[in-house]
Amino acid sequence: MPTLFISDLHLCKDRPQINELFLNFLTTDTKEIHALYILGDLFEVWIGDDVVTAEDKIILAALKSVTQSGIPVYVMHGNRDFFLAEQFCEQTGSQIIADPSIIDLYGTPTLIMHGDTLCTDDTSYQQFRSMVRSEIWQTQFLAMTPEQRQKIATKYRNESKIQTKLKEAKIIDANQQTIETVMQENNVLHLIHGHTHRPGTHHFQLNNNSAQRVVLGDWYEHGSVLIVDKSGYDLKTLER
Ligand SMILES: [Mn+2]
Repeated sequence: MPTLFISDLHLCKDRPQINELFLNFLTTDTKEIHALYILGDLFEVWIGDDVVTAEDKIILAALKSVTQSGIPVYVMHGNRDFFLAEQFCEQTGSQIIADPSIIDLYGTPTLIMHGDTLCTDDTSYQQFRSMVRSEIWQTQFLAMTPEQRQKIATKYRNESKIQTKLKEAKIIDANQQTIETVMQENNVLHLIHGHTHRPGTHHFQLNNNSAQRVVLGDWYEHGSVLIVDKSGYDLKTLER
């Protein structure tokens, strides 16, 4: 049975057709699979498990149906939904996994990541990331009212949109040296990640071995899923 990998759905009420596509994917494409991995940015924004919209509830219930059918769903934090926590896990039956994690994929140790930590050329983003991932910042954030949290999230989102436009494309992509260092540290030749919204397969040499990095696609215009089984990888586009 295959294992599915998705990321960067950025689910939000502004893209109802993508919510529909994802719900459809959960009911039709996860029937006979080994597991579903969501490698970050399932949601466009998540300001805490205590703030759940009507649209979110439908998504949570659909994930619950998948896990109740016996299919494990593993969720990694992205840079937009790193406040997904215990209540989300309870409501969906899914498990939060660390970024990075190493999984045994049909006998091949494979590193899975969201991907933002690979974008080391983007130093201002990495600084921002250290701040918002710190315990002190997160504790302060979660102590605020939902309205205050929403305001801050919107402010950072707007700033990030401007920054992304200003920065050179190369700066906001994964850095090859960082990729190789992370893979060597984890002793793997296979890496799967999302975040950059540049789906594709990259082959390169790592210590005289063939290494491979697969980048998942986002769900802005259509869906994207990586299907892995014993016979190999298939990075597929899901049409609406
Ligand atoms: Mn991301």
